[in-house]
Amino acid sequence: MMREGLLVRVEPRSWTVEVDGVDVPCSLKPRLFARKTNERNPVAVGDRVLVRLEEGRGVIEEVLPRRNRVARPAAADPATLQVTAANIDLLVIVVATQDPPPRLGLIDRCLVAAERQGMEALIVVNKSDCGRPEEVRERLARYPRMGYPVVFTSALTGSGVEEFGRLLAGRTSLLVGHSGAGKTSLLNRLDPGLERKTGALAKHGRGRHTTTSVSLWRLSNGGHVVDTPGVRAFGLSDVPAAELAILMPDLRPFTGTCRFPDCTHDHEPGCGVRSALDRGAIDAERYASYLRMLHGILGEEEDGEGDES
Ligand SMILES: Nc1nc2c(ncn2[C@@H]2O[C@H](COP(=O)(O)OP(=O)(O)OP(=O)(O)O)[C@@H](O)[C@H]2O)c(=O)[nH]1
Ligand SMILES: [Mg+2]
Ligand SMILES: [Zn+2]
Repeated sequence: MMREGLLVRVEPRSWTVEVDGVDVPCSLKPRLFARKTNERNPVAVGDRVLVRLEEGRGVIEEVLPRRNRVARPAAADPATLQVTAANIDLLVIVVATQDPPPRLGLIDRCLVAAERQGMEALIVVNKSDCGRPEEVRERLARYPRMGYPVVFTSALTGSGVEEFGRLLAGRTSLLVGHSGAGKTSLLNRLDPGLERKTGALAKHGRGRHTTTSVSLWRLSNGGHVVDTPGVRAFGLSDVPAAELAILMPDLRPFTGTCRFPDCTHDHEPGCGVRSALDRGAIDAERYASYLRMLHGILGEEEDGEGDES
C-alpha cells in the first residue's frame, strides 16, 4: 500500500516518515541513492515522500518535488551540497542579547538565503532577560523597516514565547543561529513535552553545538519545526553574484540605476547602489554585509561559512 508522508527524522541508514500522524520507521529504495544532482543526501527532513507500507515498517519509494531547500557545501567535498531540510515556510534567525552577542553579518546572510529560497524570515532576539535588549532593539531597527519582523523572547522567563509560538503555528519552520543563542531552549519552553537537549544539560563545553541531529518536530499548535546546531545549516553557494543585491530589499530599488548592466556595486563608476550609500539611503553596515557576501560568492576570500560570520 502506497501512502504519502512527511520525512521527520534522518539517521544513519534509518528514516522516519510521518504518515497520517503516525511515525513509521523506513528504509530507502536503493535507486534513490543514485545521485543525479550535486546533492549528497538523497532525502532531507521536510521532504514529502511516497512510502510502501508493510507490517508497521515502510520503504521510501519516491521523493516528491521540493518547494525549496536549506543546504550548505559539504565538508567532505565543497562542490557538493548537504541538504539540511526541504519545504521550509519560515526561517527563524535566533540571536541573543549576549552570550553570544548578535552579529548582524550573520542575520544578513540568513535573510539573503531566505529570499533566495522563497522562505519568510523572522528574527528572534532571545535572552531578553539579560544583557541590554533596548540597545539590541535599536541596532536591529532597520529589519522591521525592510519587512522582517523582530520579536524578543526569554526562554528563561517565558516572556515573548507565546508570540513566538503564534508565528510558528501551522507551518514548517527552521531555526538557525549561533550556538548558545537558545534555539533548543526556546523550543523546549514552547512545547515542554518534547524535552530536547540544551546546553544546560551538556557535560562539555558550555552548550557549544549541543544539537547534533536534525529532526522535524511536531508542535502542539499544528506547526513543524527543525532545530539546527549552530549556524551550520546553510551557505550562499547557490546564490549567483549578479542576484545578490536583488535579494536585499534595501539595495534592490537602486540596482536598476547603475551605468553598467552587469554592475557588481563594488567598484564600478556610475553605480546607483554606491550613490545611494553615499547619500545615506542605504545603511553602511548592510552594504558592508553585501560586500562580504559578494566576495565570498566570488571566491575572493573566506565567506565566513563557519560559526564566526
Ligand atoms: N538567561 C538566559 N539563558 C538562556 C536563555 N535561553 C537559553 N539560555 C541558556 O543558554 C545556553 C544555550 O542554550 P541552547 O538552547 O542549548 O542553545 P542553542 O541555540 O540550541 O545552541 P546549539 O544547539 O549549540 O546551536 C543554555 O545554558 C541555556 O540555559 C534565555 O532566554 N535566558
Ligand atoms: Mg540547540
Ligand atoms: Zn551598481
